[in-house]
Amino acid sequence: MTTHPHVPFVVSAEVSEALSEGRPVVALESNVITHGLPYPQNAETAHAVESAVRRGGSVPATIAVEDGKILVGMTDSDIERFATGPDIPKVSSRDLPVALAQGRRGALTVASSVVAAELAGIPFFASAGIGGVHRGAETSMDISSDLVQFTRSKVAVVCAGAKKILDLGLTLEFLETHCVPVVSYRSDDFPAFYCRSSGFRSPSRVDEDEVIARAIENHWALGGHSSFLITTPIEAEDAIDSEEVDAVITEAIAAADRDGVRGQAVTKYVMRAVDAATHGRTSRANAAVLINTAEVGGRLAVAHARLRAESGPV
Ligand code: PSU
Ligand code: MN
Repeated sequence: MTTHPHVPFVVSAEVSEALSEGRPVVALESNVITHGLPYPQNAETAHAVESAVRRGGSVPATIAVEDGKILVGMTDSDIERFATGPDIPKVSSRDLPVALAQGRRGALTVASSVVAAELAGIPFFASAGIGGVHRGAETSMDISSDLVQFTRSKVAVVCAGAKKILDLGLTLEFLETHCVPVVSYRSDDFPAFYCRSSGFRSPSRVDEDEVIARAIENHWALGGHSSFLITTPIEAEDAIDSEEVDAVITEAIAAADRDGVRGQAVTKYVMRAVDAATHGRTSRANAAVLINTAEVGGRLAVAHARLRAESGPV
């Protein structure tokens, strides 16, 4: 496997074997391990997410940085170390060069994970809720690097839409402006992380795995240099009703503002506050949606790898 000559990678044997044989691999972020859930649920969820990718038929590759290298395919002991390690910083795209140069340990967001996935030759990535345009962005200018990175990295991103705490209408506008395809798999609406619908219809719906695989390849064949978003909603039995969390989210965002929380800390602060107010209900739904998205990602990556085996990569 060829990776960038100046970026040191440690790719697990399983992942590198799968890639060299053209078998499907799904990249996964590590920020949810360190900034999403408390220990030990974070480690248990990371393993459950990896198993879900395998059930879908693909090989999981969870990504992090440590000792100046990008780990692609974290081992069980890597996951344990990150799940228990105190204060592991959140490393997004722009933090990655510095974290690598300083040899620091870091948990990758969606944005930095797709950077690493593309360099490692992994065309698929799955995460429950992407970052997006924050509510009030017209004054805070808080737009997740995840969105900007999607305009630059050729990776298929399977997700349950964007985080419910965001402005999902503006998030969809941003993706449209920047020509990032958004397809909802077997559903009509753009989902909202642990809620089944954002209230916005998706720009397109596709029900067949093969058509999604073909559309991804078409996007890149047409000269698109961006990611390709595929959404799949949380299962109905795990989902949270919008009405149940809307007021709680509004209050959590107001509390973040009152407490002077800014920048990279906002997402984690608001999500924790919502979880506390719902007595852990949202973090349970968060784990469920991560697992479901990973399984769907695992299945779609199979169709994509099959298509590439037949027609070669674009
Ligand atoms: N899940 C969480 N907390 C998080 C994230 C996910 O429970 O902080 C992350 C994801 O890694 C996503 C990032 O890429 O938040 C977006 O953060 P921001 O809005 O600061 O760009
Ligand atoms: Mn931000």
